Amino acid sequence: MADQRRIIHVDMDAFFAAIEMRDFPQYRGKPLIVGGSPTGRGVVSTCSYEARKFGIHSAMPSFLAYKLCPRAIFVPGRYEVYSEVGRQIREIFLEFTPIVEAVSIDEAYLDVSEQATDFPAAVNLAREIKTKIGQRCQLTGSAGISYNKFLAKIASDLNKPDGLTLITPEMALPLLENLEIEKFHGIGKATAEKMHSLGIRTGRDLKRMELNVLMKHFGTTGKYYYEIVRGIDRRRVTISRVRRSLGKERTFSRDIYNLEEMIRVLISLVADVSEELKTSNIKGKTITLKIKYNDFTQHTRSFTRQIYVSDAGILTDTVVRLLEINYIRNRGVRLLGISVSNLNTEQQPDKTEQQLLDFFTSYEPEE
Ligand code: TTP
Ligand code: MG
Repeated sequence: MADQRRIIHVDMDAFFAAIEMRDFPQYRGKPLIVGGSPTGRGVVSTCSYEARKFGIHSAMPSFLAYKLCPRAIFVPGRYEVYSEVGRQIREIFLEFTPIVEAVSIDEAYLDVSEQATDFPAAVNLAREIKTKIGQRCQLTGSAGISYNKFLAKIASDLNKPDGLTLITPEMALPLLENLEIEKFHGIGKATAEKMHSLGIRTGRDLKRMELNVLMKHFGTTGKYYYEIVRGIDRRRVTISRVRRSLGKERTFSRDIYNLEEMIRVLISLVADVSEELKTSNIKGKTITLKIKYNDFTQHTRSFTRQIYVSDAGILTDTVVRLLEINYIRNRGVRLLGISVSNLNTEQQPDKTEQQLLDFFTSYEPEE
C-alpha cells in the first residue's frame, strides 16, 4: 500500500555559526568558522555560508580552513547556548505534533499526518514552524515535506538555507532518478565510491540494479538502497523521550500506622530506585515522597539537593526525613512512593546532545 503519511524534516541553517552571528552582529556577512583554532590540531565544527564559498566545511582541519580563507574569523563554540537553542526549537516542534524525533542538535523529523490531512496543509504547518523559529530564536531553518523520512530529509536539503520544499509522490521518482548518488542520505563517501566503481552515479543508475546484485555488494543495506530509490521508506518517526523522573510506589493490603514499618518500606523502594538509577547511569537532585492516606487524600513532599545523587543511603536519609516531618500521626497510610526528578539527563536529553559533546571534545583538548 502506498505511504499515506505527511512527514516534515527540519534542519537549522549553519546552526552554530548562525547563533554566533545572531549574538555578535560584527560577524554577520563574514566567513565565520566555529571550531578549533587554526594554529591547533582542531577541526571546523561548522561555518557560515560565506565561508562555504571557499570550500570550507564541517570536520575539516582548522589549519586547512585557514589556508583556504586566511581572513576567516575563527571562534570557539559556546556549547551551553547551542544546547539551549536546540531545546527551544524542540519545544516549538512539540507545539505542532507530539511525534517528534530529534536526530541531532539542530534537526528533527515530525509526523504531522494527523494535523495535516494533505500536503498543502503540511506545507503550511512547516511554514508556521519556520516562522516561530524566526520569531523566538531569530534563526532560520530549512524544512522538507514529503510522505516518508528519507524524502523529507532530501527535501529539506534541496533549497538550503531558509528552504521550504515539498516532494509529492508524483515528484519523488523523477527527482530521485536525477539525483546524484552522494545526495542520497545514508550513502556515505565510501559507499558512493563503491557505487561509482559499479557504474552507479545517479538514482537512475541505482534503479537499474537488481535487488540481489545490490544485496551481494552491500548486504542488507542493499535492500534499503533498492527501496529508497523507488521512494519507499517505511521507517517510523520515533518519539525521542526525555525521562523526567524515576520512581516506585507500593500500595498496602492493610493500612499502616507504624512509622518504623513505613521506613522499612521506603528503604526497600529506595533500593529499587537507586539500582535502576545506577544501571541507567542517571542521577537526580529532587527527591519526592508520596503518602496516600486511607481516606485517599494524597500528599507529596520534595527536597532538592545541591548535587545530583543516586546513592541509596542519601536517598533514604532524605525520604525518611520527609516522612518524619510530614506524616500526620495516627492516620492510616495505604500507599507510599518515592521518586527522583530533576535528572542529569535533562541537561543531556538524548543522543543529539551526546553527539554535540563529542564534537566539542574532538577539538577542545588542542590548546
Ligand atoms: P549540520 O546541520 O550538519 O550543519 P549546519 O547546521 O551547521 O549547516 P547546514 O545549513 O548545512 O545544516 O550540523 C548542525 C550543527 O552540528 C553544526 O552547526 C555544528 C555541529 N556539527 C559539528 O560540530 N561537527 C560536524 O562535523 C557536523 C556535521 C556538525
Ligand atoms: Mg543544520
